[in-house]
Amino acid sequence: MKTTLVHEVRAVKSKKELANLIKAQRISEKVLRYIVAELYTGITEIKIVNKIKKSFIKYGAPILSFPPIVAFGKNSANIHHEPNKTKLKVGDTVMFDIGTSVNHYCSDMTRTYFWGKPNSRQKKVYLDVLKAQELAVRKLEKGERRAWIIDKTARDFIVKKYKNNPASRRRSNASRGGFSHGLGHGVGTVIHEWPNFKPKSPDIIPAGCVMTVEPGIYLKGFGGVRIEDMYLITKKGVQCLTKPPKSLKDAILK
Ligand SMILES: [Mn+2]
Repeated sequence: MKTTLVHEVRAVKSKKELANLIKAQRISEKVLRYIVAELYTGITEIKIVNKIKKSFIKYGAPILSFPPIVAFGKNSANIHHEPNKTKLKVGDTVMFDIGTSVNHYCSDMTRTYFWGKPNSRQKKVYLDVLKAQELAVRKLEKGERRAWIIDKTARDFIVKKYKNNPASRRRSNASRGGFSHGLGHGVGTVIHEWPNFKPKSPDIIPAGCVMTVEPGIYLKGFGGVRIEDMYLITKKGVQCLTKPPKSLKDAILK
């Protein structure tokens, strides 16, 4: 017999744990649908956050896995943005990153929308994020389980396209292209748990764990796009646990 570590055991979810996590996600999806319908030109980020919180209470999941992120326009370029009195304008990018918990099991989801017809740059950035996510997920589907390779697959695609964009310059090489965070993380009783999709991650992703895949492109002074879904890692592939549609067409709200 060999020893193991608690984070490795915790990563692999039982049916019951998974059911709680999925329930939390379904509630987030209801909240997302409601909140998208509540948008109007001139509403502030803070008002939307308050509506999100009320809505989670209404749907019976008041213990959030993290404070909701709502970012309009340029604010979406800041991954640490704290919602404020910024008002929604036509042409804005709108980013929601929300999650709640059911019986201590967390959910995590990001959707990015456009309030009005997006310009060509907004469209391009959106499609590039979607493509980066697709490439990483395809690797998982094919059975790749080395976390750093999954991260690299999405990151290389983004960095190649955006490394010369002055708005995306960062100090470290890996965050060039304005992709300044890991591609994803395990989700469970805490919102960020082992394992991690990161450039130098030594982690091997076990079957039975739930991972986010959340590439993003953040251009200072312009805005950002992040798309985040949760995936159950299975023996041979993956199963997407996040339902809201995410094609470019679905992302255009007005
Ligand atoms: Mn996340």
